[in-house]
Amino acid sequence: MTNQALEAVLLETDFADLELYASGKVRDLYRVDNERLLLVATDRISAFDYVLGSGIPNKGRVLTQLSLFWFNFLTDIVPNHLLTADVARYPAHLRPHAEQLQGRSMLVVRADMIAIECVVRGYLSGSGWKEYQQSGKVCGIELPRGLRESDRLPEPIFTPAVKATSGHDENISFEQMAERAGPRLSEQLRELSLRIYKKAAEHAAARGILIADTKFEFGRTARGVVLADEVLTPDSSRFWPADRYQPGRTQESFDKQFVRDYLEQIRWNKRPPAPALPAGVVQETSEKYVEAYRRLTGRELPV
Ligand code: Q0T
Repeated sequence: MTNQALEAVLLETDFADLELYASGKVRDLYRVDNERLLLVATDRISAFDYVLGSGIPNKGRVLTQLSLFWFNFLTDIVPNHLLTADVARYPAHLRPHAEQLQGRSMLVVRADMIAIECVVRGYLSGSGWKEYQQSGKVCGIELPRGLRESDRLPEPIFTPAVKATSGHDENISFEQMAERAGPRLSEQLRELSLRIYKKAAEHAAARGILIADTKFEFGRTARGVVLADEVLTPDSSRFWPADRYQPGRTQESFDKQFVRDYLEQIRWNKRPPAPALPAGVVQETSEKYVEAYRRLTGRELPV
């Protein structure tokens, strides 16, 4: 007997009295009032670009609690959009949902979002590896010759991207970013992104997790530029187990490897509908998320 039936998995939020402001594959954002939003992380999981038919117990809480850890860890470098994650301090009209929200949500300040994905790469993977193979560059940045897939870069690089109409991200050069966001702001975001990545990646590596790359989103508020969205989670980053790191090939994913292996094994054609996962894969994956939280924070996931 397992206790899995006892774990409440949240796949869909339906706060009939709240206005949906934006939603992603995994997270939903609600309007609270003119100044504030409620960011809710569900237990949904995506792989090969689709949300799967099964939820992962604890995943939403791990994404939220990890973001909270990093916001606090990074306060010396950058202010952030967090107001509180304590449901007892949420506005009264949210209290009826307290049980669903506790641990997996954040009350945040509404910001004017800057429509650039601020990506930092410390290792050569994904679209960075693809571009490098074609041109020797990533987002216009010339890299040394002879690098292999997953190699560590001599220095972390800032590789901005924009959401293309396809929904996929399209890498752009720093100059293209500066045309859209302005040179001053672009330089500020590049500087901030690199400092954040370096501090976090050093912390993670000392705890056995390589952050190959990660994406930040920034917004403007009355108090200036703030770090928004989720930060340095397995969904916004590539986390690799350091003890399995071997350049020259695609790396295992810290969190999604069991899922990917299963989907390859059943030979899913990677078109909808996305399959559900067997209980064992769900359980192993849940444990990887909780383990990532434990390793990175040195604490147990709060109940
Ligand atoms: C945002 C104003 O799609 C997104 O999130 C899915 C849940 C990205 N996104 C963020 C915002 C935020 C934040 N975070 C904020 N503080 N203020 N907008 C909108 N979309």
